[in-house]
Amino acid sequence: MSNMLRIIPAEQYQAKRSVDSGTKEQQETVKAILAEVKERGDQALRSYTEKFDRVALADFRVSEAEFAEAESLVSKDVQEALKEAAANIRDFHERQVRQSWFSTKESGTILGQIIRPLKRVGLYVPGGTAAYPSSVLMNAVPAKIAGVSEVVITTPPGADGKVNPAILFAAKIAGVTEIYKVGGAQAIAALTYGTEQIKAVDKIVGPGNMYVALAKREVFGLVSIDMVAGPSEIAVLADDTANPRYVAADLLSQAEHDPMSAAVLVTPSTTLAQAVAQEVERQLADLPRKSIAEASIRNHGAIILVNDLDEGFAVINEIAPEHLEIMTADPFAHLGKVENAGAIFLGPYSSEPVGDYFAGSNHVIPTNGTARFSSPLSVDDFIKKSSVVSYSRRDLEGNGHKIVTLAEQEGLAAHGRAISERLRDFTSEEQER
Ligand code: HSO
Ligand code: ZN
Repeated sequence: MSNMLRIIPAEQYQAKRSVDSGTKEQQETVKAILAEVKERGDQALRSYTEKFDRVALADFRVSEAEFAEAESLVSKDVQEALKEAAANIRDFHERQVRQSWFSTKESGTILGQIIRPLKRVGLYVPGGTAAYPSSVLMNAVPAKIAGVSEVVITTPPGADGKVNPAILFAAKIAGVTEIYKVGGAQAIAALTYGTEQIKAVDKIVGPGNMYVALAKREVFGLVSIDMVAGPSEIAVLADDTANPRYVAADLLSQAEHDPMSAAVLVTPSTTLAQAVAQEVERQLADLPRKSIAEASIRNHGAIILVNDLDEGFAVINEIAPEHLEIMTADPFAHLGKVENAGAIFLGPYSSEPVGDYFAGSNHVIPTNGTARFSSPLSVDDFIKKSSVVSYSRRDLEGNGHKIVTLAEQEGLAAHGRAISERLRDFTSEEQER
């Protein structure tokens, strides 16, 4: 039988890693949009919004009346679930808050590190079917906890000039009330350069289409950006104690995000492999986003057969998945073997969507193997540090000559002199005594 979800031995699996830099044409378009908005401000935003979103707007900012209307359009169930999710996200992220510190030495020197929030952050929220209120919470809540005083959102308006009401509701419970109806590369330009109506920010976060991703990369350096996230992925490591229905359902949960999403099962059990392959096909049949999920499963899905769980973890660490589920007899026993994974879900009830929506952990997680060197979005992404040095006379007297030595070695005489000017005073004072 040939499976839609291929079953292959570990040796045959090659994780595909690629960064999509768009076409030449897309890159040119983005550069032109950035230049136009920088030059012509709101006027340029208006004409791009007419062209791409098919709506003519005089004011971009969402009004209080629009917030009120949005609230009436979101069902009570959704409102309650979003509020509870926000509370869980707050709880999880409050633990990430770092303290400034000072250390005092006996010599009188004080060294320290001050933690400060970024002042103004822009959150891009995509339009259409990828407008996820859950992502608004995942980005805005940690920013607020970090102490960012101005969190603003830009999002493309619909052809009726309105913003998805659930997005507005999520923004409100996260404490974000400054929202602009601008999308695409023009929104990234506005956040970077500022326009008459939109003040420039210090950092831009949030997912977007290719134009948004290219624009973010282009303005990096003028502002900070978060990671440029690729399509969602999931890897499941399971033994024959796992329920194939659960494994298949969880693979499909990420496959439905994008035709480029990867969903992979790693297992030593051929019985489980066969059962999951069949379950995936059965469950796919009536999925509303079947065509997306099927493309993902066919082109980027795999069941990788390994000899034992240890080999399984080696494969997982190679993949460095965004999400890893461990469904084995004793999942906690293996936790220490995971070196590379953005978020780890243990046991049969920690289905990945629990993390996407509700547990409180962040769902903005490194994709495409970048969990090798980066981390889920956190409070750390919204702070900066300043080092503090208060050097004592005693330490400068004792160590000054070493600093002069290092400066001279680098051929930087003025550096050396900044120190020796002071050392000279110390010696002459000594002689006066
Ligand atoms: N799994 C996605 C996040 C998401 N899922 C939003 C549902 N809504 C990226 O980790
Ligand atoms: Zn998801």
